[in-house]
Amino acid sequence: MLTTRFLNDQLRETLSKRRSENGFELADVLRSGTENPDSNIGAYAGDASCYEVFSELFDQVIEAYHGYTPDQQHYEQFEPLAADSVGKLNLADPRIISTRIRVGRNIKDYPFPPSISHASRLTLEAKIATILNQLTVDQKGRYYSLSQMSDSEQRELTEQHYLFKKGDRFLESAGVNRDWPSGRGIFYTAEKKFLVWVNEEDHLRIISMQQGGAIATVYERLRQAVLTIGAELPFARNNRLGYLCSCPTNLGTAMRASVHIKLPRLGQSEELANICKSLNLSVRGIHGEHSESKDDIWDISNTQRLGISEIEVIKTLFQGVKSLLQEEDR
Ligand code: ADP
Ligand code: CIR
Repeated sequence: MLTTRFLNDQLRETLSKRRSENGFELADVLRSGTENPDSNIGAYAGDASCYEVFSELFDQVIEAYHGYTPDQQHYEQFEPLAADSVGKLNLADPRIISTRIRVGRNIKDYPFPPSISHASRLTLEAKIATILNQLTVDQKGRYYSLSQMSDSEQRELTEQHYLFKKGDRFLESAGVNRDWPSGRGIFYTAEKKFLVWVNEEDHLRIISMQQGGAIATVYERLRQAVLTIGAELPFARNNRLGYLCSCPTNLGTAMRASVHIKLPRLGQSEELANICKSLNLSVRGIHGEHSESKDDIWDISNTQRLGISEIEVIKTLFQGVKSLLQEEDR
């Protein structure tokens, strides 16, 4: 676990005297890792100020995960793709089942899900739902509060990879499941290619997805959606760490670009994890983080999100997927 690697007695003592703007203490930051010793990281931020208040810890975790040092500046390049790279980035291999790109966003001045109060979460949900329900044309859809959805509706959407489930034990310990399911929900368009999760691990997870390997198409849809939503809501961000998220692995672009890909041969061996690591990619199971693979299908995505631009994120995925498919054939 990265937190225990970096937290010596002296640093623990120094940081335990501090409080974030919303009253988050070191013990709160560390709770998920303390209660789940098999955590990879083990820390969550309760609000934007945590990354400054506990910077001596977070900066080391961030450097180990993203390879990003405290003197670096994050740069944003969430721009349209050059016309000549669009066709190239749309992969057509039948082994690529689907493509999904999401960004996490939190709303400026609101505590993050690990520490937001029930009342503020409800206020935020109403504010976000109003904005989402007013979107038009390609972004036209409807917001559904979890409290108003039946269990079977929720289960069906989750099985189809559209909806989040109640947070696992890592998120439970982080405080993200408090008052579940109140104040959470999902927005989606008729085709379910543009979706927004509200008040899951971050206030917003803005998602673009579709069947097949059209990475460029999925990216451009997401870009437009983030622009539209960003014009209505101020996001928590700073120049050094980019967009600020509950989990330090999501800082920066807060972008996870993934494919569901069928790898019957590579998936049988330990090699898949090693090859992905060398390509700066992460491997997850078919139902996301901390889930298993099924029918040889894996979720492959960029590991680094900070100190890399949005365009570089999707190029990392594109190059990585091509290399994986070559390796599978070999
Ligand atoms: P996040 O993407 O927010 O980090 P998860 O890893 O929990 O969260 O994944 C969320 C959901 O998205 C899961 O149901 C997962 O199966 C689905 N998902 C992720 N990538 C893809 C993809 N390329 N195609 C279809 N569904 C996907
Ligand atoms: C952990 O520390 O393992 C969990 N809190 C999840 C961290 C983010 N995900 C990841 O590294 N794959």
